[in-house]
Amino acid sequence: MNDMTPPVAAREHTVESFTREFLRELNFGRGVDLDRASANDKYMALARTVRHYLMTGWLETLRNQYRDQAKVVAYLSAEFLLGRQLDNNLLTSNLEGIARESLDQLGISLDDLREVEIEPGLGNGGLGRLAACFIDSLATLDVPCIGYGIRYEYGIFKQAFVDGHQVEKPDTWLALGSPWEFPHPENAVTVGFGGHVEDVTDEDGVKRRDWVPASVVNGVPYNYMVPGYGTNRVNTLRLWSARAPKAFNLQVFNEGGYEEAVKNQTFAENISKVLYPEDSTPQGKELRLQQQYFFVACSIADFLCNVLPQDFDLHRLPDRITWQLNDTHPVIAVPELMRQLVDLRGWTWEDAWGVTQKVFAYTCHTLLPEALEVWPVDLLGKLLPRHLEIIYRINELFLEELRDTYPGDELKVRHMSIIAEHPVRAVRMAHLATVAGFKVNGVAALHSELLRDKVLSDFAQLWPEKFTNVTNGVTPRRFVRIANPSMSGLVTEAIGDGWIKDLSQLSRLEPLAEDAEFRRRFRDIKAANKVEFARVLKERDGIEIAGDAMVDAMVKRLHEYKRQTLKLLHIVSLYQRIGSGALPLESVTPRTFVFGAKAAPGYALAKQIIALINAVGSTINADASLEGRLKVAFPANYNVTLAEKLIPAADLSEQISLAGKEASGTGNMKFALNGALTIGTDDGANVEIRELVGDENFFLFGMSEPEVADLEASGYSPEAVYASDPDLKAAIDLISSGAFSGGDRTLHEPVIAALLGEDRFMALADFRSYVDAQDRVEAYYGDFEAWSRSAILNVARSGFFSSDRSMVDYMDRIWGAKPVKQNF
Ligand code: OAK
Repeated sequence: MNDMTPPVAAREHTVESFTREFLRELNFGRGVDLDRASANDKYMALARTVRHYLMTGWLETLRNQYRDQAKVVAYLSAEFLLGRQLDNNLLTSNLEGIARESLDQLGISLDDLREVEIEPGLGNGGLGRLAACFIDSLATLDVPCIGYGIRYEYGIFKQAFVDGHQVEKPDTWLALGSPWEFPHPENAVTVGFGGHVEDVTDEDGVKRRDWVPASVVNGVPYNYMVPGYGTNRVNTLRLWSARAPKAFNLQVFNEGGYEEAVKNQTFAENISKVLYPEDSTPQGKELRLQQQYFFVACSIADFLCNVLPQDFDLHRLPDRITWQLNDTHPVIAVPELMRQLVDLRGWTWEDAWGVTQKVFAYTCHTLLPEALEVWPVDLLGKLLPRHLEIIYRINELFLEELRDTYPGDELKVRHMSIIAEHPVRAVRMAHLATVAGFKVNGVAALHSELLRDKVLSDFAQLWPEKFTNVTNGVTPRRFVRIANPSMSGLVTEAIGDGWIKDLSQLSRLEPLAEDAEFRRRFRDIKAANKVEFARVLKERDGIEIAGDAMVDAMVKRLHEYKRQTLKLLHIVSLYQRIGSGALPLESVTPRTFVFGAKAAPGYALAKQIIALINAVGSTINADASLEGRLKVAFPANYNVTLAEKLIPAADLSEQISLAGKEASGTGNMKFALNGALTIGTDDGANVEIRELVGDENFFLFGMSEPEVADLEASGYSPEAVYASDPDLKAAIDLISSGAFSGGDRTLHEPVIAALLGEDRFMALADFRSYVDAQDRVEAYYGDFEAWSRSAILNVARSGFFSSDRSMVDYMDRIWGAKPVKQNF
């Protein structure tokens, strides 16, 4: 890179200039004129116009990266759940007003074009969305960062309901083109798979191991801009797409062997074809391991060979990079870096391990034992024979160290080993990450404590200084400023717009909670957001809800531990009590229960729970005797785009996992920041939310984590709870009676059997406490001044949950990276 090259001229921020660029894109980029342009043409031209405005910042950021050689954070993540790009890029390029006015003048509605964008759903849920928030914050904080991941051709499946049952359809997010990406096939990286390992001797007599892969795949980088807010920095997200290195075999094709001819191509391209729709339960599938290795091998090679200067001394690698491992999915990067250094560069094992141990840090995102990835050695050895050797060697040396530290304690050694022996010999990826990483962090205070004291306690005893916490956060740009423009306007009017970059400033709203006029305006905005949400639901899903009922939202992946069933039991219980006359209808607050949840396609019980929610919803929604007071809305295919409409409209946020199971949660933060009150257990980040917003502004219920542990130890009987609580019994009996399945008593039996049988996540044990808390919600909601005060205090006291703050914590506690200001 020549430092003398002048930077590309910045685009002029005027309506005229914008219009010129837009029309040029339409004419020259799309080959259409304005009269003939489709909505997609206009959206594409708009996106490309916005791109131009960000380009100066992007090129300058890259140029500075070469010049400054500052420390870079490489965020390695199998998922980036980005959501729509247009709004965020309009905001960060400071074009919102200009674009609207320009398009208005051309007779085009910006809001209509927004709706054209199909969001890139390259993630399952919390973990993937967190990665997207983090890269947004790093750019905003001026921290050099590269996000590395996979450009899945199909993202998280599109969910539809057929007779209330989930059906999965492919997510064709690329079908109409993808204006935000920059493919660079000329920078493709080659990655090997399979084959065997040989002993070879170099010309200078040095012996080394040489991996001879059976097949190779090319990784083509697709770059995406990651613009910061209020800065010129535009970082890069680099997603890899798999391609066959050779075109198909024309000879075989001409001889009629069509399938055979494209075999290699199919093998290669399958690797980045589709996102595994699993959340918190790993898929032990070969293709999944191929994906993991594919993207980390591409990313490491890219960083070492393309990002670093040619003459860079890799012994100094720890000064230039931290590879942050987003859960265990990228952990195969550890043996890959060792291979790069030892096999390909002839380093000694000790030198290579010394560097490797200083560049990786590991974030764990779960507490469920079944979510901890393990790869059978047969599979790993077949796909990555040299990596398995390296893992064995790492383990051997680690076990030696353990035996020195704990002489005679073979049980401990076996527990801590990177290799599990049962039920099959397998690599424990979390152990590998913990041994190799210089830091291990959980994602909320309670989670980090439980990691330290339970899940990885042996490691924490051995290396206490390795363990730390960084509580998650969410980006205030997308989830407040963009999603909730009216509330943002009110907040800015009150305290200025500094909060968008420094969310702790929201605390200055506190006194306004006592201001009746401010409360009224805050309420009016919530009411208008509800009307808007109702409009979206009608248009998107054909679902009609009252514009003025309480919006009670439970949106998250469908998982037993999150306890959608507990929410359902509450709804059924209300319905049952109203029906039996125990609860007078007039006393019930009109409420819309909103669910959003995808179930992993192979998770049968989760799918049955979805069917039950839909069945209960249909019955309640059709029951005229309720006079529309209770409504269940379960729009299919909940995604980031819908979240941005629902969250600003919500009154009540349901965060009701069994204590000790939800690592953090991030939806909980988004709701609080938009003035919803939480009904929640003492779990994950709920603990910190409650501490900050105050007990009186939070509806706590349920057992604490130690109480859960005690109950588990003393023997939990869901049957006994069922028998002893008449409301619970009546609700369950109503479901069992076939009241929601046209009299069919078998349809929902598996859900009931799971609850009455094992009830692994103790929904029944927390039912009474939950229903009591819901009664408190009802009473409090009736006092609308008190409720508004609490809602405002939730906003004012939730500034801590900005992902900007999370990033500062990562910098201080883990990365040692520093912001680098862009000077232009
Ligand atoms: C997904 C796959 C494997 C392990 C964990 C996950 C995951 O999505 N975990 C979620 O991560 C979020 C971000 O840290 C947390 O807020 C959620 O509590 C956690 O379930």
